[in-house]
Amino acid sequence: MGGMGRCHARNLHQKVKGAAVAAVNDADGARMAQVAAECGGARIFKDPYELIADERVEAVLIASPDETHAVFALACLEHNKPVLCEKPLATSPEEARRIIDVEVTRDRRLVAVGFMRRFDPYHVAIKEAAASGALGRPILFRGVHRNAGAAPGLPRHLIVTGSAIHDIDSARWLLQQEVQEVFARGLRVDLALDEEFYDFLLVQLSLNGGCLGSIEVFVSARYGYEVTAEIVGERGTAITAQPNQVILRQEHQTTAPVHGDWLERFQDAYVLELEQWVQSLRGSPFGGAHAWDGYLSLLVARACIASLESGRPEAVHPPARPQLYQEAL
Ligand code: ISE
Repeated sequence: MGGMGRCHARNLHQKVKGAAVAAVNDADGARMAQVAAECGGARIFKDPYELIADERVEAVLIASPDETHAVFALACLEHNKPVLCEKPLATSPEEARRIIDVEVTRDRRLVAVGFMRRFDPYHVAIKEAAASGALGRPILFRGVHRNAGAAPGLPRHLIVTGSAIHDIDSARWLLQQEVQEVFARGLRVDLALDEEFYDFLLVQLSLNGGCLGSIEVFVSARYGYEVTAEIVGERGTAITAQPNQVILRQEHQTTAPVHGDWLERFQDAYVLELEQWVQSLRGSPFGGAHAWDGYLSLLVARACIASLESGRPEAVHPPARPQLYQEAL
């Protein structure tokens, strides 16, 4: 469950009408007990598969380590349970494809993916500005994504699969186009990190509707956490502002605070995402990302990793979209 799972559990318990945290599982027993207590005495399951199978559990939120996402999502599908799975949906596109295949065979979408920026009011506002035609034809998606710091011992390409995957989803979703080629470059800025680790990433994208994209991710930026998305159009641009800022002018200086991490920055988005997901369990539409988006983002992430390795642009070959996901992007 980790910090992300705890945040979701708290939000579900405290902020989302119509939701109750029925059960929790975490590899860390102390944290599991603490979260269960915080959530009004939720049941504790030492075995995640038992939790998934339990008939009192109506839907499952997966916020476990990345390498377990796909197996847990598949287990939920076996029990016909709706899932909200944190990103990445899987650790490879092949694993994600297995989820797609099960959903397509059953002709039912049960898996949502936690690309919470799709619920961030600032991201929604720039998407609406572009969709209204006010910017003219869109030309470029520009994403800037900073984390305060990374720790040694992390997987070599985590900057792609754990961080840039959000910006990949933003580019697809904001422009409503698929990525068809990527060119990625990486650096290690913080020399205390593993030699093979990239903590700085620059990706150029080209998309199938003629747009270009640029994604900059820096996960040891030190000063704080920041995400900016911009759509450049032929007649104007729309850029997300940093929310909840107070600008202070004092002693010949102007200062503004910066968020510490994504839990702070995207708290409203997490709650809005959960609210809509919970309502979707009662039949309303879910406007967030589906398994298809999880799968496509992993195909683009795979191409970014290939490009980092080859030093060349790499093509992405998005497969034909099954009928089940026709309106998803
Ligand atoms: C983290 O795991 C997240 O999902 C955040 O949203 C992202 O901004 C950050 O870079 C990741 O490390």
